[in-house]
Amino acid sequence: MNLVNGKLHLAALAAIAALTLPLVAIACGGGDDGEGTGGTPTGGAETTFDLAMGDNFFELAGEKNPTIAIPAGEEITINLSNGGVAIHNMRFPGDDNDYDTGDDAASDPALVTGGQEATLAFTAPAKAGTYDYRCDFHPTDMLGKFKVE
Ligand SMILES: [Cu+2]
Repeated sequence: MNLVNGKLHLAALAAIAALTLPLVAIACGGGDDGEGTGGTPTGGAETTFDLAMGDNFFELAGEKNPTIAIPAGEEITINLSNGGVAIHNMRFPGDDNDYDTGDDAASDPALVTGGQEATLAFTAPAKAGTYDYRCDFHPTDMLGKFKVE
């Protein structure tokens, strides 16, 4: 009887460990700047970036118009801060990588005035590859790539 109980107890511990370890791994894989993930324990993981906007460029950790690596299928939140004086925004063209189609994601608010903050939230494509992003107001100056991996 005791042996059976012991085995069940071990099995329960193993199950808890199996459930907990991936969560810890995901939590550690997230922020590169100490920014929290916001905590969504149910469902998919979440990745957050703080992206600055200037006149006329995006900037992440000192790199202008950076290529941003994002995990396939994850919820992506980009916190935008317009440090310039011009109006900017950020648009992700969606899984089809074509702008101005139904699956685009745009920043909220859609017009980010100087000194204002905004958020761009979307689900990363399930398919690995290179996808675009841009500012609709400066599409030849403010643009870059997401590398979905
Ligand atoms: Cu712009």
